[in-house]
Amino acid sequence: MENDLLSLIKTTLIDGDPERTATLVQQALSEGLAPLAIVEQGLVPGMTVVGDRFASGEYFLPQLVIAARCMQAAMDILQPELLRRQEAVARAGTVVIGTVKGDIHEIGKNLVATMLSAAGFQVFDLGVNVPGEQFVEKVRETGAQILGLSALLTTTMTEQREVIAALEQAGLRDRVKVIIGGAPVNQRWAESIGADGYAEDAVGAVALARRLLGR
Ligand code: B12
Repeated sequence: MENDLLSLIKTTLIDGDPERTATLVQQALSEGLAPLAIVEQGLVPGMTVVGDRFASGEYFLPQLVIAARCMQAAMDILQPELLRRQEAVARAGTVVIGTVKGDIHEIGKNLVATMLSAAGFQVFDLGVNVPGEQFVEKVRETGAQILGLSALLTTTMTEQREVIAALEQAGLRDRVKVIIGGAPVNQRWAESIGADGYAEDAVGAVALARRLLGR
């Protein structure tokens, strides 16, 4: 039964029906499904299908836009739930996060920010299309121990390297751990640009942040 609901949610992203996504997500919550399971087993698989169809030329930009709206409608409902389950822990640390310059993909970055908040991190989310200098400034201002850089395009992932260079220039590189993520990046890329870590998803990002801070 539960799985039926999750696959219905997945289908609403593929069909592009934000209202139905919202209704079904609400229903899933009231049936006791965990918010994170709804994201990982319903919404993200739907988004993956949409992305694949876009890549193969079966879908065009409008379908991508409307799938993003489905995701947004779902996250409006799920985010407060994810935060409410916040583990009652002492401040885990401070994180600055954003999507790099030239890139406006925010869904995954928002999810990572939400999960880090839920795990007790204080999170400063700079949004999308964030210039390197702005990351540097915020790290300086907040004294953050972690900087998270999201990039979803092969053309913008190189910006992650630029931000690390900007941190070095500003003399801040040793004070902050840089973690990266986004569909086109991987562990090898992280190592090649001198990042401190890579995580595949939001749960992994929390584990990574904790590990880097020795928690
Ligand atoms: C939704 C979407 C959009 C939406 C974004 C809406 C929004 N408000 O965010 C819109 C329609 C705006 C869009 C636009 C474009 N898109 Co687009 N988009 C997607 C799509 C379908 C899904 C992305 C998504 O939200 N996934 C769901 C989330 C939950 O997953 P995620 O982002 O990967 O994040 C997870 C992990 O990566 C990780 N993570 C993410 N960030 C971080 C950060 C840190 C620090 C860590 C540790 C982890 C981490 O954790 C997250 C949670 O689990 C992808 C396809 C795909 N499979 O990725 C294409 C995709 C990324 N887009 C693509 C393209 C080409 C574009 C456009 C250029 C299209 C165009 N012709 O205009 C524009 C670019 C605009 C720009 N300058 O940024 C291509 C990129 C190809 C490439 N090789 O670069 C993709 C891969 C589609 C495809 N298969 O061709 N897109």
